[in-house]
Amino acid sequence: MRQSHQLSLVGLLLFSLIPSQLCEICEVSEENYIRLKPLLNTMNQSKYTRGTSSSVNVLLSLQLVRIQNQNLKQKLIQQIEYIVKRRLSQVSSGELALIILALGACRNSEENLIYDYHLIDKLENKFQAEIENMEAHNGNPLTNYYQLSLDVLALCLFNGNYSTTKVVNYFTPENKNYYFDNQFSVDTGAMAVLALTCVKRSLINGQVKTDESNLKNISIYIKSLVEKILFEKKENGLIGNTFSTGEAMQALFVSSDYYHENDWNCQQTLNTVLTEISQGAFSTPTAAAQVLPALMGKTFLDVNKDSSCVSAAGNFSISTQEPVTVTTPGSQSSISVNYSVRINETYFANVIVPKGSVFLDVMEKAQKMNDTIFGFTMEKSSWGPYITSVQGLWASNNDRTYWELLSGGKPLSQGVGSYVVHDGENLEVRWSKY
Ligand code: CBY
Repeated sequence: MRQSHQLSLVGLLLFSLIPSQLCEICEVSEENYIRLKPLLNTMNQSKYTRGTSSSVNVLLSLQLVRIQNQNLKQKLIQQIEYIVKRRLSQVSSGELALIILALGACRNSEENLIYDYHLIDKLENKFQAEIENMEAHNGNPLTNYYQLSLDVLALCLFNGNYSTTKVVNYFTPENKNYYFDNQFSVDTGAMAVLALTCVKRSLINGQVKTDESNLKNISIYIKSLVEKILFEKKENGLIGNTFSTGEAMQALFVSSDYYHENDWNCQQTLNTVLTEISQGAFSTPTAAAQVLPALMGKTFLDVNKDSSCVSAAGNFSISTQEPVTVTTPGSQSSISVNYSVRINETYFANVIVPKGSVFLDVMEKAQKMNDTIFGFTMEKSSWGPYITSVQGLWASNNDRTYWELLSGGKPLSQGVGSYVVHDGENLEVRWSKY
């Protein structure tokens, strides 16, 4: 009796000595769930017209946090099914990876779509095409490292084939693809930490075999990326900017063995994000979807945890109240902004738009004024419209060129479809390299 007592004490002691455990998570407490409502409203009220990629982000997010809203989920799954059936060849590698994560996030019937449509094989091919493009174009992938990380993550979680040695070769923290214009991309680094952690875990479990040196390198990479992420922590607790913080939190949750407790005050970050939510910062479905899992203590590594999607948090329902209109009814006042296109020369225009207009409205107005100088094209992305060309000059991933958005000479942290312009502002689209 006495001995067994001693044994359990020893067990307890050993348990408490296990290295700081695998995950260190802080999350919104149940009494604060109400503060997440704006995120759910945004996701619930979006239109999700045929084939929009934001539906994928939203489904993944809802599945991860186990929210019961069958109507919305059914609608999203239909959208995704349409993408899978009709336009899979046009989908990028990372979008396909997200589709797999969203469909496979819990044990439900939609998981079958992954296998019926051979999505894992197709992802292997798209990942291979990314690597081939890097080999042919000076290390530049077809898309970017955020998407390559999603690819590795989905292949790792769903037992697809990938070469650990290639992952080790391509994901060194010094790789230029982690940086845009010399600035470390927190979103990209965070997604890479999630992917590398998955790979590391499957090596440790023995699910995948490899040399000892690969495992060691992966640990070194995770440590270095975590340092870079923490280096981007701001005074108020945000990491990178408002939109990268949720993903940075996920990366830090799964990598708590690699930093000291005092290096990150999770609660402060959480509180600042909650404040930002109340100020309407996450007003697009993708922004809302990307931040939600972390706030509820979930990470992309929780996908495929063999559980069904019956929830603990099911009790917070999504209201269907009408969206709050930003512009006050009847306010037809106009504002005037300066708009310029900069290539080598700068082309100016003064543009009058209704109050509450977004950057895109300004570009459209300028285009109407002079199509040769201000003509542009765009494509849809999950974050809204992305500008692909101005004056017939096209952005290129192979050349790492893009059209950068600025206000008063400073880069914006929102796209043309969401940035609301102000009277007297100096807006610019600039031909840039990243
Ligand atoms: N997602 C992707 O493939 C995008 C990955 C991402 C790292 C992404 C940010 C992060 C995320 N969570 O999705 C990303 N942006 C990339 C890779 C890029 C590059 C795109 C080209 C390529 N190689 O794939 C590039 C050119 C460097 C880039 N982003 C440009 C821009 C500007 C777009 C301007 C335009 N031409 O329309 C812009 C507006 C920055 C600027 N000042 O010019 C920009 N990005 C922004 C603001 C953002 C954030 C959007 C935030 C918001 N609320 O709208 C972003 C979340 C994101 C999308 N970019 Co990029 C980063 C942030 O601020 N935290 C996977 C796919 C499946 O969905």
